[in-house]
Amino acid sequence: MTPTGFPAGTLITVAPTGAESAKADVPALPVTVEEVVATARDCQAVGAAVIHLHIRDAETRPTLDLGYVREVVAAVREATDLVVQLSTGGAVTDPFDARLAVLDAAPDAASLSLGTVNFGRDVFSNPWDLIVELHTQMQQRGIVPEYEVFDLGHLATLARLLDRHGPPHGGHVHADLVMGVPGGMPGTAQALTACLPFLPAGATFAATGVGRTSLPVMLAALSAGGHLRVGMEDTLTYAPGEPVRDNAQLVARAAGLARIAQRPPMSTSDARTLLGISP
Ligand code: KMH
Ligand code: ZN
Repeated sequence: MTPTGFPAGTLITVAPTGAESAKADVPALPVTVEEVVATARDCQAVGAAVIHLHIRDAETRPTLDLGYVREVVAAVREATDLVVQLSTGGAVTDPFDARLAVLDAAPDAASLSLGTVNFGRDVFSNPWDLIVELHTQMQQRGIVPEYEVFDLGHLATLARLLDRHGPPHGGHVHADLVMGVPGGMPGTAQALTACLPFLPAGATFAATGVGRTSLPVMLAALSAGGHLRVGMEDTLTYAPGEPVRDNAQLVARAAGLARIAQRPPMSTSDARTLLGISP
């Protein structure tokens, strides 16, 4: 902690791929095992400590097939020290049982979305029973959840979840405010500030601004003592008219801003300590 009460370092998560963009439209998107491993290495080198993974199949389509998932988890672990966080959100079309089965790949951590939200023209469905099942299975399997918050009401759901079903594995609550999704809360400093009083006591938070909200959300998160998530899952334009070159470019910018805020990027071992993940 700093004298301001803020965490001394900034946890930077990279979300390199996502499930929404097509490789054909975004050639720089890492989709093969080799591309994901190279991205993971490059991003750790410039300040990432956690990688949030969505997996693609041999045709570059999003997949929750455990063969592909396990292969990427093993390859990233072999090549880096990053905390491996698998998405249980998948794509909007993925069935709940396949999203739950991702936990069989035994990641260090996994995302856990806290409510249903319009997702552009689609619906990202996260009913209460699925939320409870993910939370409970992660407790039983020793996987640390990152609670994904797309709207203010999702923080009320988090309070209810913890109250009824107990703390997550590792005991620490970490939430990611996913802002600027068309259908969710806007990616503004005001919306971020509005969320803060509703975080559980002792929780930490990161924030992610989708698309053009990336920079304002990053700056607001840093100034509020939060952590950062960046990557091509969320942002494909570095500046107006300038496509993102690669994920490391986004992580390097986040790390630079974190240093300016005098909360430099956390090491992977500090990230594990913060999140309650055993080394
Ligand atoms: N792809 C989105 C529908 C997560 O990874 O947990 C959901 C998502 C959230 O990306
Ligand atoms: Zn995701």
